[in-house]
Amino acid sequence: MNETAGYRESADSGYKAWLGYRRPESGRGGQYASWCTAVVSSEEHPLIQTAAAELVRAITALTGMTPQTGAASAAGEGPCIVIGTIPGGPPLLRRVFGVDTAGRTGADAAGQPGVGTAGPNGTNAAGQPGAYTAEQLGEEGFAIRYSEAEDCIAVGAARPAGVLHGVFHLLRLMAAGQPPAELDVLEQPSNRLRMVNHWDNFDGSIERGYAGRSFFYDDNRFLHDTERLRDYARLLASVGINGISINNVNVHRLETLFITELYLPDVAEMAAVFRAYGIRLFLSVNYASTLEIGALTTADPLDPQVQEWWKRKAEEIYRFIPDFGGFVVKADSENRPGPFTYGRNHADGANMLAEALAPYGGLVIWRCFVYNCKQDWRDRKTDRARAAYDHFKPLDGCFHDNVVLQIKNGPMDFQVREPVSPLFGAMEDTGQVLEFQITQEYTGQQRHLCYLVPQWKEVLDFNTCAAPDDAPVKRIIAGTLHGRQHNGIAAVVNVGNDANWTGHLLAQANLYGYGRLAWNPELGAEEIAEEWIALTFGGDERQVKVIRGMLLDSWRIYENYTAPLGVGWMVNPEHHYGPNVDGYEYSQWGTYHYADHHGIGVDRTVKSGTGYSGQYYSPVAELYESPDSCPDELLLFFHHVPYTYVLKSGKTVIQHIYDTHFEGAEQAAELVARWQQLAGEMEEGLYAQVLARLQEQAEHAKEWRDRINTYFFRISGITDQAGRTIY
Ligand code: GCW
Repeated sequence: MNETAGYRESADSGYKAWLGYRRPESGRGGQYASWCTAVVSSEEHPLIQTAAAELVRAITALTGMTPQTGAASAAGEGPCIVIGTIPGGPPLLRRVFGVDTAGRTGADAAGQPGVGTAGPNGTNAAGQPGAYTAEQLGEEGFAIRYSEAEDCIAVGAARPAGVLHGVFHLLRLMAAGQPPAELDVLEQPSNRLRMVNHWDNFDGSIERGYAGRSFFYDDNRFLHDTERLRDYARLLASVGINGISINNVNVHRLETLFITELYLPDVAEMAAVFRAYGIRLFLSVNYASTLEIGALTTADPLDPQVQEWWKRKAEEIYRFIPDFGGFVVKADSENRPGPFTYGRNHADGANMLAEALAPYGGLVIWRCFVYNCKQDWRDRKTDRARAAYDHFKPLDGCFHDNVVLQIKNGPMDFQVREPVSPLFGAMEDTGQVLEFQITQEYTGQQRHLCYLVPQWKEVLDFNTCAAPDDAPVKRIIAGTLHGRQHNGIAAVVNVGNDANWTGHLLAQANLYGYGRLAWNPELGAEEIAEEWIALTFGGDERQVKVIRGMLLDSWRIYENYTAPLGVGWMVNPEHHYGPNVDGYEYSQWGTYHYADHHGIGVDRTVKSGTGYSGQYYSPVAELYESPDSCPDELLLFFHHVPYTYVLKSGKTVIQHIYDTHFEGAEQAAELVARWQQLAGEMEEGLYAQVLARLQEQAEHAKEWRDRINTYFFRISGITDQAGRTIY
C-alpha cells in the first residue's frame, strides 16, 4: 500500500495518524476560535520555531483560518495563544505566569524568586494564579494556562523543549474539547530518556518489522526522504519521545561504517531533522568496530589502543553531530561480539565506550539481553530466564555514570505473557532503561490486533519490592527510587514505509500509547485509547466506545487463542508467526515448555527447579515459588504441573487450554462484527484496511485454536468437557 499516489495527503490512508487535526468542534474551530486568531512567540530558538509552526499548522487544519503570527510587541494585545520560555519569551507570557518585570519567575510577596507563590496548580496563597519555579517546570516540562485578564492561552516552559511538548499537549486538549477556561496544566515527564529503537537495516529490511520496509534506508544507501522523516519526527515529538536510535542492534558489516566519515554526513542530516523536534539521535554500534573497521587486531576493552580508537571516534562523531545521544550496544548476545572474547565483563566493555563519550555528554545504552543461545535442549539446569540477572547483578556499582543498562520487560523475550524481569530494582547503583517491544513480534505481527498498553501498564506498576515502601518499575526507571540520573524507557518501534506507518492502522495506538506512557506512566490504558481514537478518527461517542472496547479486549483475546498460562514460544521458528507447539522445543534457544503425556510447564522454583524464582525480592519470590500462590496466568512459567492440576479459576489446566482457545477464536471473530458497526462512519479507506486485517486475524485464530487444542488433546488423551470439535 506504500506507494499509492497521494497517500501522504489522503485521509483514507492513515498517514496523518493522530495528527490529522480533523476535529472542528463546532463551526470554525469551536470554542478555541477566538484565541486561534493569533500565535504569539518571540524567541529564535529552533524548538520554539517548531512549536509555533506546529501550532499554526494545526490551527489552520482545525479552523480553516491561518492565524497571525508575531512577537509579543506586535500582537501582544487581544485574544491569542502565546508560547515561549517563561524567562525569555514574550512579556505577555510572563504576565500570565506571574513573573515580575525583572523576569524573576516565582517571585513571592517578599520578592524571593522561585519560592513561595507556586502551589500545586500554580495558585498562590491568595488563590491567584502564581508562578512556577524552574524546578517545577524542569528541562522538558511545561505549563498551560488560560488568562481571562490577558485574554489569552499561554504555554510556558523553563526550556524550549518544554514549549514544544506543551504545544502538542494543548493541541491534544483542544481536540478533546477541554473548555479553555479550565486550562491549568503543569506537567513534567516521568522518564528522562524516552526513546524508540529502530531495527532498520541498511539494505532497507527491518528486523521484526511488520509495516513494510525502512523509510530511512534502501539498498545500502540513505533515502533522505526528508518529508517523511519530518512527519515521523512530528509523530514522535507529539507524544513526547526525545531519543531515537536509527539502526538495528545487530550491526552488520555496512552499518558498522555509520560511525565513519563515509556515512556520518548522512547520519548528521537525519540528526538535524529529529533535532528540530527535540529528539536526539543515537546509533547502534558494533562492539568489534576496532577490528572490523579500525585496523586493530583486538577489541579488548582494556587495551589502550582500543580505548584510544574509541576516543578519537567519539571526537569525530561529535564533530558531525554535536548533540549526538550515544551508543546502543548489543554485545555478547546472540552471536554478536563483546568483551567476553577477551575474558572481560560487560562493565569493562561498557565503561570503555562510556569514557570515550563522557566528554560530550553521550550515553552508552548497554543491553542486558544476554543469554546462552546455543543451549542443549537436553540440559534442564540452564535456564535462559535467569541469564540477565546472573550476568549483570554481580556488576552493580561497576558501571560509569553515563552507562545505562537496557532491560527487556520480561526475562525471556516479549512474549504475550511473562513475569517482569527481576533485574528491575536489583541494581541500586546502576542506571536502568526498560525496553518494550512496540513491534508485535510475538503478539500477532500487526496482522492481529493487540493493544499493548495494558500489558505495559502491568509492567510499570509491578512492585519489585526492592524497597520497604512501594517500589514499582515505573519509579525505578524514573530514577526516583535509587536516584540515578540516567534512566528511562525505550521500545523497539513498529513503523515502516507502509502508508499508515504501522501496517495495521490500529497498531498506531501502540506507538501513541507508548509515548504517552513514557511521559506519564500514571495515564490509564483506557484514557490513552480514548485520546488516540478521538485524535485519529474524530471520535464521536459511538466510535470511541466501539474502538476502545476492541483495543482494551485485544491483548487478552490474543493470549486466549495463543499461549496459555505464561508458557510462551509455541510459534514457528525464525519468523515467529503462527502456531507451532514444538517449534522451539528441541532447539538451542533455551525456550521450552516440556509438555509430555502427564503435564506441562517449566519448574523454575528454588526448591526443585532452576531457581529463577529466587531472583525476586521477598515476598515476590515466595509468591512465584509456590504453585498455590502463583497467579494462574504465570503458572506454567514457574511450574511444571499435570494437566489435571486445578487452577484458582476452578478449572483444570487442560480444560483451561480448551476453553480459552475456543473462546479466543470466537472473540477474534467478534472483533470483525464489532468493527462492522462502524461501517460508513469514517473514511472508507480507514474502515476497509482495518476490516481486512481483522478478517485475517479471525481466520488465523481458528488455526491457532485447532493446532493448540489438537496437540494437547493428543498428548494428554483428556477429552474436552464440553465435547467440542478437536481434531
Ligand atoms: O527477540 C529477539 C528477536 C531478534 C532480536 C533480539 C534482540 C534484534 O527475535 O530479532 O534481534 O531479540 O532483542 O536483540
